[in-house]
Amino acid sequence: MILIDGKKTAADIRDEIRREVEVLTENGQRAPHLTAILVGEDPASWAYVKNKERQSKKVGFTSSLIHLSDHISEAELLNIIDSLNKDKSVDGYIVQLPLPSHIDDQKIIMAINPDKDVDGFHPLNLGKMIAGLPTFLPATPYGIIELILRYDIETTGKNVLIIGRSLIVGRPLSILMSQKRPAGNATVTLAHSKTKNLKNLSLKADIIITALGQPLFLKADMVKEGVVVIDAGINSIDDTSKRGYRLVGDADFDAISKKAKAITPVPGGVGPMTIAMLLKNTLKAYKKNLS
Ligand code: L34
Repeated sequence: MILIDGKKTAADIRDEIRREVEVLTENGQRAPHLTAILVGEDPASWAYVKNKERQSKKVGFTSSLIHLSDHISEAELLNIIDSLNKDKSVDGYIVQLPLPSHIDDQKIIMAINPDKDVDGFHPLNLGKMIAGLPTFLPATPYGIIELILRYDIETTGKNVLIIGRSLIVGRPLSILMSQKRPAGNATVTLAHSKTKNLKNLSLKADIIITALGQPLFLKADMVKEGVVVIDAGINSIDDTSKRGYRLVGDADFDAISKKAKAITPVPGGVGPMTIAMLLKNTLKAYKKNLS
C-alpha cells in the first residue's frame, strides 16, 4: 500500500515556490502578498487560516489576516472586499468559508476581483476552468490533481467516483478529471446525497475521491481490492485533547488501507495540499499583477 503523503508533497511544492520567490526578491521585486478574511470564531476555520498565514510566510510571501466579528453586516464585508480589490499591494485574497448564515456566500464571491480570486471560486474563473482556459483552479481540486500527478496515478480511461458535489471540491474536480488534461481523461461519476445504490458504484471505481464531510462514511466493504482513495473530507470530532477536537476524514482509513493500492491520510493528505496550491495561485496572481 502506498501512503499518499500530502504533507511531504506540500512541503516540496512550498520549496519550489520559496526558491522562485527568492530569485524574484533578490532581483529587487517586492514579495507576493496574500490576504485572508476570516469572519467569526470557528476554531477549525481559525486553524486553517492560521496555517495559510504561516505557510505564506514560510515561502517568503507577505501575509495579512483580516479578522472580523460574526456580527459584521454583508454590506460592511462588501466594503472591505471593495478596498482589497483596489489595493494594488494585495495580489490575491480569500474569504474563508463558511460565512455566518446572514451573509450570502455567492454575493461575496461575486464581488471578488477575478484577478485576485486565488480560491478560483468566482464564476468567471469557474467558467474559464470549464472552457479549459488558463485560470486559478480551486485549491483543493488543484491539490488533488497535483497528488495524482506526483504519485503517477493513472487516470486515463479509469472509473473515477467522486462523492460530494460541493462548489469547493466535488463539482470542479468532476470537471477537471473528465477533461483532456493531465490527471484527466477519466470516466467520472459524481455521486451525492440523492445517489441510489452508491455501493454498486463504489465497488466498480478504480479511484474514489470522498468530499462529503461525513466522518468514516466510506467503509472497506464499499471498495474493491487495489482501489485508490483520496480523502478530501476534513471533519472535526470533539475529543478530550487540549484543542478540544481531532480531525478525521470521510474514509475509514484503517480498514480501507488494507485493501487499497494507495490512500491519503487525514490529517496530512489533501489539507496541506489545499494550502500549497493556494500559494501557487497567489504566485500566479502576483506575476500577472507585476506584468
Ligand atoms: N475560501 N474557504 C475558502 N477556501 C478554502 O480553500 C477553504 N478550505 C476549506 C474550508 N473553507 C475554505 C480550506 O482552506 C477546507 N480548507 C482546509 C485547508 C487546510 C486544511 C484543512 C482544510 C489543513 O491544513 N489541514 C491539515 C490539518 C490542520 C489542523 O491540524 O488543524 C491536514 O493535515 O489535513
